[in-house]
Amino acid sequence: MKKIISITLAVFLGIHFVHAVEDVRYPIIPRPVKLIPKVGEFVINANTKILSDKKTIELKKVIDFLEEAVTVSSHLRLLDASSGNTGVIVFETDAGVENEEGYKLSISEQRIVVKYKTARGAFMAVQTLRQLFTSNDKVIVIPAAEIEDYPRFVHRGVMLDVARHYFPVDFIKKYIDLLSYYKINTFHIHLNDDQGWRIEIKKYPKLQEIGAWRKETRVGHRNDKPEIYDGKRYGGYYTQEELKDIVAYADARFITVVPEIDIPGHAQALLAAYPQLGCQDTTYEVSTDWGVHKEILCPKEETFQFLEDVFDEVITIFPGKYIHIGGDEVPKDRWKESVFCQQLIKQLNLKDEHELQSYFIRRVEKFLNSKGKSIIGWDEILEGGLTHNATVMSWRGEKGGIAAAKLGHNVIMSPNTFMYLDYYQTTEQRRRESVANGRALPIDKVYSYNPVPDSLSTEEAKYILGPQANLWTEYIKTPERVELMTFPRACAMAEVGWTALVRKDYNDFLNRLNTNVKYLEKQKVNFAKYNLQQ
Ligand code: TNX
Repeated sequence: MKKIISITLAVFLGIHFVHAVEDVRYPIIPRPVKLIPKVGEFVINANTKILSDKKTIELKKVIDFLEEAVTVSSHLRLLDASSGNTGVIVFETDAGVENEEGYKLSISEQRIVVKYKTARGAFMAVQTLRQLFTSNDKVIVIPAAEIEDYPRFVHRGVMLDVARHYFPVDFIKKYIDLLSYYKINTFHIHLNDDQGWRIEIKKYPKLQEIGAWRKETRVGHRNDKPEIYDGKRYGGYYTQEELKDIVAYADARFITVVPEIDIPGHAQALLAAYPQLGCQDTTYEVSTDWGVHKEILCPKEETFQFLEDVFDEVITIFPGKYIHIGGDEVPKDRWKESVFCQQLIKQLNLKDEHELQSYFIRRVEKFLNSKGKSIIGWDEILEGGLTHNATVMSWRGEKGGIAAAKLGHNVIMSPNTFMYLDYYQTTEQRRRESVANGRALPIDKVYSYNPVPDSLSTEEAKYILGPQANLWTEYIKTPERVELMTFPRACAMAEVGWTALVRKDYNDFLNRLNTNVKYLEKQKVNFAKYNLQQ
């Protein structure tokens, strides 16, 4: 009996010990699939060399990134080598690694070996290594371990709304850098809305000359009566060169940038520039208020021609497979009032305005498909029927995502109930602060999310590409506030998207986070301290 108790105790303490070791020595977020702690450490010093079996451009990106990270942390320069057994960081392809983003990492006192299938996986290994760095001016110390790792989902995204408020290019780069630190692989940039158009389109310069500027901005709490406006002209846009620079910066971090041009709703800024694309014979101004707006695009041939020209320019900037075409919150008032729309509905033999919306989306989708692109749309694109290759981004809870997966559509899960970073972080913050959206969405709730709903069969679940957290910026004006609302909740989202369910454990996550945020401190990130040890 005594023996059984002591064995049980030893096993318990053993597990506990391994856990504690993992938290402090290996504060990796998202948590790897398998990590075996080892005694000892690898030390990067002035003699450390890099060795790689392939000299592809993609792998060179990974090695450049590692070299830069080492120099930034310690002023050291890694040397290139063609052979060597000790004091080396070795990159080698390995048939045993199956996942494109997977890797195996063997860290011993003599060497580090990174095994990978594609350069993406090698990059993920480098991000893991960086999270293990303890450095000073002369050396970087990395604790020994055997790690095997790959993501649960192919899509792990964050969306930033740059339409309601504009954020400078340098900040967008810092943001992308932070996302990639947590192995997030998609940056979705919401480029237009009722309150602003933010992407330079050369063929239609009024978009940036008129659509990018609003005369003032609604401030204060959304329930304030009377409404308060700040009386200050506000705006800005990204030139195509700047956006290409952002895409290249993201690409060096294996992040795909998904541009969103939100149509046919959320179009008031577009209409302010080109009022002829609306259904009414009127003019518009770029909106100064938040909420859902009635001013939407009219499904005229002229509108489709305009959009094709716009997307022709968009796709020269963003080389990724996906273009997000929005599709959310499209009030049908203007289409109901329009003689043209009613005739079109009859002529096309459509049932109603919902089917007209789906006609609108399909036309744009067909065009983009002809250019080799696939579309993503908010879950409203399901209303009125979908073509087969659209990906649905489920935001009004999970309903849309579940319906889409059952219909055989790819789905990205970003339900507002778990993934909306514009919501308050605690009920206390909600009480104390006057301006944020929605209810409280604390980090433990973000962490608890499972992107695969129980109601899906194993077959249907295959359509779930992964989770995404969204940051809408009606009430977020500054980079500091973007950081506060994003971190560390995006770290929780990253673990939701990467870590196998059996390896998820909230307390363990929090313990790792407490050490991991030292990096955020070093980067001067204004992350939220709720739930962290002070
Ligand atoms: C809904 S999510 C919207 C946005 C708002 C957000 C505020 C979605 C597709 N549309 O336009 O900014 O709520 O939480």
